[in-house]
Amino acid sequence: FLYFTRMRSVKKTYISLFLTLVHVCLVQADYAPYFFDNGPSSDTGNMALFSLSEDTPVGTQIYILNGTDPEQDLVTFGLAFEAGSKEYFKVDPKSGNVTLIEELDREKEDEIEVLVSISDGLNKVVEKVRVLVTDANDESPEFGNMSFIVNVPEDTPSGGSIFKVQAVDKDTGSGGSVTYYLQNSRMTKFAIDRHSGVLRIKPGEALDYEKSRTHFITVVAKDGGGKYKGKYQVLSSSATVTINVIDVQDTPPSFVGTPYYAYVYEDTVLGSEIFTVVAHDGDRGNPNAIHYSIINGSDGFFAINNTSGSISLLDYPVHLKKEVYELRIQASEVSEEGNVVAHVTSTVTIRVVDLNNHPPTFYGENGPQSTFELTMYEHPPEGEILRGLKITVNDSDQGANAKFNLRLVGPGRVLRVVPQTVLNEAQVTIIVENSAAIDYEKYQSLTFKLLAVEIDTPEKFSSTADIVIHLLDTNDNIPKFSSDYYIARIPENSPGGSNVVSVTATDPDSGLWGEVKYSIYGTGSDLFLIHPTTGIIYTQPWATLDAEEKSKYNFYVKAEDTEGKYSLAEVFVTILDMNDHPPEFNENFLEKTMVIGAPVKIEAIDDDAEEPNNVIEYSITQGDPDNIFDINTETGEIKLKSYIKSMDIVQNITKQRDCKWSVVVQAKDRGSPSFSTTAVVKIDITEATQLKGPMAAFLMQSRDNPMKALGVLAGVICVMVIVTVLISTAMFLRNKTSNRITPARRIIKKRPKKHPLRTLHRGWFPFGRRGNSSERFTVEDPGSGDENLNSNNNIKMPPPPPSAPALPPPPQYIPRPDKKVWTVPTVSGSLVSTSAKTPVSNKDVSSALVSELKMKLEKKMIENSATRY
Ligand SMILES: *[C@@H]1O[C@H](CO)[C@@H](O)[C@H](O)[C@H]1NC(C)=O
Ligand SMILES: *[C@@H]1O[C@H](CO)[C@@H](O)[C@H](O)[C@H]1NC(C)=O
Ligand SMILES: *[C@@H]1O[C@H](CO)[C@@H](O)[C@H](O)[C@H]1NC(C)=O
Ligand SMILES: *[C@@H]1O[C@H](CO)[C@@H](O)[C@H](O)[C@H]1NC(C)=O
Ligand SMILES: *[C@@H]1O[C@H](CO)[C@@H](O)[C@H](O)[C@H]1NC(C)=O
Ligand SMILES: *[C@@H]1O[C@H](CO)[C@@H](O)[C@H](O)[C@H]1NC(C)=O
Ligand SMILES: CC(=O)N[C@H]1CO[C@H](CO)[C@@H](O)[C@@H]1O
Ligand SMILES: CC(=O)N[C@H]1CO[C@H](CO)[C@@H](O)[C@@H]1O
Repeated sequence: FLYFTRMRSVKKTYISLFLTLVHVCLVQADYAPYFFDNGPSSDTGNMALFSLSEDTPVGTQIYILNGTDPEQDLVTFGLAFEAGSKEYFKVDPKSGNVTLIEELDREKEDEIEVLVSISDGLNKVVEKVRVLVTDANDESPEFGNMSFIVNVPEDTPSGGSIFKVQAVDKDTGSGGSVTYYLQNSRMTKFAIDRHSGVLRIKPGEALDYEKSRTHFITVVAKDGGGKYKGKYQVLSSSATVTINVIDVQDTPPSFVGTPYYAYVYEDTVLGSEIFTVVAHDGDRGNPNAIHYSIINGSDGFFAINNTSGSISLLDYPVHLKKEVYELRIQASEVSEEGNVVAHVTSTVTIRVVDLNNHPPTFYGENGPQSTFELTMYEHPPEGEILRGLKITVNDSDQGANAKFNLRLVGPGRVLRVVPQTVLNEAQVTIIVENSAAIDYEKYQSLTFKLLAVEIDTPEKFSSTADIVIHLLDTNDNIPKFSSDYYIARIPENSPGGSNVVSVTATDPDSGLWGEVKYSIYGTGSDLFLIHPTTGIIYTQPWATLDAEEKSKYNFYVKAEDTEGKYSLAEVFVTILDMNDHPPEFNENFLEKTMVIGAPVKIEAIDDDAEEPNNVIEYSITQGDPDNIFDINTETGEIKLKSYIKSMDIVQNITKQRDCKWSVVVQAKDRGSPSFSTTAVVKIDITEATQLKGPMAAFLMQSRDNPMKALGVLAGVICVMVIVTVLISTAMFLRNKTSNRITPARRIIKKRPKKHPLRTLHRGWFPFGRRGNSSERFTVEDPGSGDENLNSNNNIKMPPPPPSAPALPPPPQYIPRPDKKVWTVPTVSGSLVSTSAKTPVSNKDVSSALVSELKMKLEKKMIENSATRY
């Protein structure tokens, strides 16, 4: 059947072909095929109102054309497109299957016009249908071809909108809707409206050109999402917006490089630039012009260029009086309209630098001067200003360059200069510091160098001036003796007018003030005269000097200048003893009885004052009948020669046996020339037996043993002393009980008598209370009173009014009270020979003390001489 039907269909085809050809060739004798219309939602039919998603892949079978032929002829299908348009589909002619052969894009063509045809071989029916292309989310949002550079003034208020971004998504529906976001939205100062795309400054944020001039923000545009090739997808795109912050006038200008220091040198040229200040507008984005000016402080010496800011000098540097100028300068911002918008001030410190090119210079009254002279009297008071010197000193430099020291070079510490340190200029004052050194007698003119030396400069410029001071003399010196005392010796018996000594005093003053006149004063001066100009001291014409009468004189000599200024010296004159007295025996004829073994003594006295003129040598010149005697040449003791031990020998010598001798003794002094005297001594020699008693025996014994004799003698003296002590003690006790004046009291009473002596000595020793030692000294050695006077003179005190110096108290002779005690005849007071003559007329206040001490002295001497035997 199948075969049959095929055969039939083949037959039919042939038949229909045939019929069609007939139909065509002959006339239309056939019905036209037609499409089934299965509605828009069907995928079979004539493709009318067929819609297709744009994301349909190529090659997909999308539709089946479906039609039929009334004659039931086989139909074939065809697809055609308008000329020039793209062919998206192809169709299988038999089955009518339509396949997509070209990519669809709704955004380019959302409707495809297709000519579909159906044919039964004879008739062909063509229909024009539109295939709708439906959307898929295949497009991302697109930011328009726009500039994303925005200029925003920095003073835009926060929250203000600054820009609007817009992105377009060509899709439809959700896939075509766009929302906006900012990347890193938290980090920026900006915010965007999701829907409108309006960009704003976040509330609370502000732009600052000075901090950040550009901001970059990334805006993301997102679509609402949609299907694409079966999947849901959201597309987005981003764009970067550059926000330029535009500067606005909100910052004043500022000076660059402050603080400013400038210098003007002494050789800076007039009008030259000394410094340039620079100020910038704080608003760098849109700077205004800066206009410079000086507010104050220039004193008219400086100017500033109002555009360049350079400061120039308007005057010569010499005229700049100040060392430092503080210029207040102002920089003003001038807007384009010419208004001053803002200004700032600063200070330029201009230091005038002095080139140290002037040394200090001394000026007198008439300009620079290097020698200053002054005439004045010597010894001006200390502290006096030498007003005659009018000196100024100045240094025309400035500041440290004009600082210098003043020094006075010359004899040290005589004058002082004030001030010692000078700045610029000073009046120089010279002050007397040491009056004594300004002495006409030492220098008739003084020369000093006044020195000015810069202190702090490397050059140390200096200058000097001579100061010459001519001195005038004043009577400032008193005559001065060559010595404080003069000692002279003159022999006694010198004729009147003999020169004694020559004194000299000098007064260095000039003229009459230096002339010296001499005179002498004092009780000791009676015998002397002085030549008023030569200073020679000589004796009065009538004077006779006798050493035996007074051997020491002292007095003052005075040297006086014409103004009455004087000084004193002391003169000590010693009269030298001459041998002008021969020795004399007490009697010319002497009779002595000599016990054998014991000596006899004879004595002669020489009245001369001094040794050797009064020293006597004894000798025996002749003995009759024979010289059997020896004589002690010093003491005059006559002894028998040692071999004569008994009367027998004596009698053997004298034939007459009467034992009477006549001996001639010579006494000769040692003066030169020497004088001698002789005396005849009759000596009667007797036997020792004539003497009776223990003393004689003792003496006889002691001839052989002198030491024993001395011991016995000492014992006797001791016993006597003890007895004396006992007796006086007994006397004392008796007096005490009877309330009478005791010896002790008497001693106390005597004391006031000493006072005159003490006060006297105090007068002689104005500087020292020597007390007892000096008193004792005076008494013990009266001759040394002269020396005390000297010491008085040595003390540099105004001398006491001239008066005769008191002579030292003469040594006093107190007769030995106990002479009779001595039984030994050889003991004699030979010391008394000269002093016995001195009158005991000394009514000196010290006599009591003197005599007391004298007695002690005598006693001591006696004891000494006693021990010698
Ligand atoms: C868009 O961009 C192109 C190329 O960048 C440019 O030639 C054109 O002028 C731009 N159009 C607009 C409207 O900006
Ligand atoms: C300069 O101006 C300042 C501020 O006004 C003021 O204090 C100062 O005294 C002035 N100086 C002179 C020299 O005028
Ligand atoms: C600046 O100085 C010049 C010359 O001194 C003057 O002509 C000009 O007016 C000045 N400008 C201002 C803004 O003062
Ligand atoms: C100020 O300085 C400018 C720039 O140096 C110069 O051209 C001008 O002449 C100066 N003005 C005066 C008044 O000197
Ligand atoms: C220095 O002194 C001289 C004379 O007195 C005077 O002419 C001159 O002006 C002074 N110089 C100074 C810097 O004072
Ligand atoms: C006395 O002298 C005689 C004769 O000259 C002599 O012989 C005699 O010894 C002497 N007598 C004595 C005691 O010396
Ligand atoms: C192949 C195909 O789908 N043919 C269909 C064509 O249209 C008729 C009428 O609606 C249908 O009956 C066929 O099945
Ligand atoms: C020639 C051809 O491809 N025909 C096909 C047309 O579509 C139908 C239904 O999908 C298929 O069955 C045919 O084979």
